[in-house]
Amino acid sequence: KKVESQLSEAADRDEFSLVFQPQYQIQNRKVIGFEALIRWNHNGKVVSPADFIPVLESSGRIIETGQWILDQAFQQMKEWQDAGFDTRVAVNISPVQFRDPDFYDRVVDTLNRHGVCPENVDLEITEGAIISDVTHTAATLKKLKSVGCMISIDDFGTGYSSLAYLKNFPIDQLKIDQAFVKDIPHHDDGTIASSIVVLGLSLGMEVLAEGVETKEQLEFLHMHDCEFFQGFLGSRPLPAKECMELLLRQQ
Ligand code: G
Ligand code: G
Ligand code: MN
Ligand code: NA
Repeated sequence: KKVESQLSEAADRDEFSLVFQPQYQIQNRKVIGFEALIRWNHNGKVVSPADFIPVLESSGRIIETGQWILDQAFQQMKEWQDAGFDTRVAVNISPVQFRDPDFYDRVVDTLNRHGVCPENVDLEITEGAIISDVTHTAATLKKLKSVGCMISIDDFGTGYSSLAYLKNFPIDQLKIDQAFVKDIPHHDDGTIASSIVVLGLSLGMEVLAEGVETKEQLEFLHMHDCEFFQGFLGSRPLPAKECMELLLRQQ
């Protein structure tokens, strides 16, 4: 069977799940939030979202799967919120999902239904979502900001957009792509990562480095004023239950 028809049954068969990767404040190694990442458990194997998200995007099915992701992530967030944890949850938004004319209404509806604190909702969009329709993007981001959501640019520095949008759109955080973190402190990677930190900070944004795997990378980022990180050095993506244990341990 084709992947596309297998995917169409995945939701009904409960084959999708979310894992959560901790995000840390570099200075004190405190967990400040989690990025929700989808997994597809298919025929006993875990299929990477890198392989099936594009399929969902081209069939348009990403709209409903994206809605499922928002629901699951907010439901989890509500649980942590009710347990007394003021924890941020980042959700990846596909460019196709972002361009859906109903996207803003869907987000607000999902926020309301779950009763989560919008200030702790971090919507990760990519530069690819931004370039397609600047007017629509600006209006959507402004509305999302006005209800309190936080906006992050995922994979920053890997897209084809101009930097002009950084000045005109209400962006709260830049996520340095792991490609620029990988070879720190060698080659030019350190230079690019530290330049992104300077750029973000001077525009009043938060900066988070992704894909941090070594102590040397973390020390370099800390020395260059990067405030947050995510990566295997901190933790792999975890099932929700283990996130709760992590939160309880650091209380
Ligand atoms: O989690 P992993 O490293 O396997 O993710 C691979 C790619 O899939 C990354 O680009 C990531 O942003 C994307 N991805 C993971 N989870 C989601 C999700 O819930 N929604 C969307 N749109 N993309 C996701
Ligand atoms: O595109 P996005 O940034 O959403 O992708 C996140 C992906 O990166 C997730 O699939 C996650 O599993 C992966 N990831 C997270 N931390 C690390 C890391 O330290 N090293 C590597 N190689 N991948 C990571
Ligand atoms: Mn992401
Ligand atoms: Na990224």
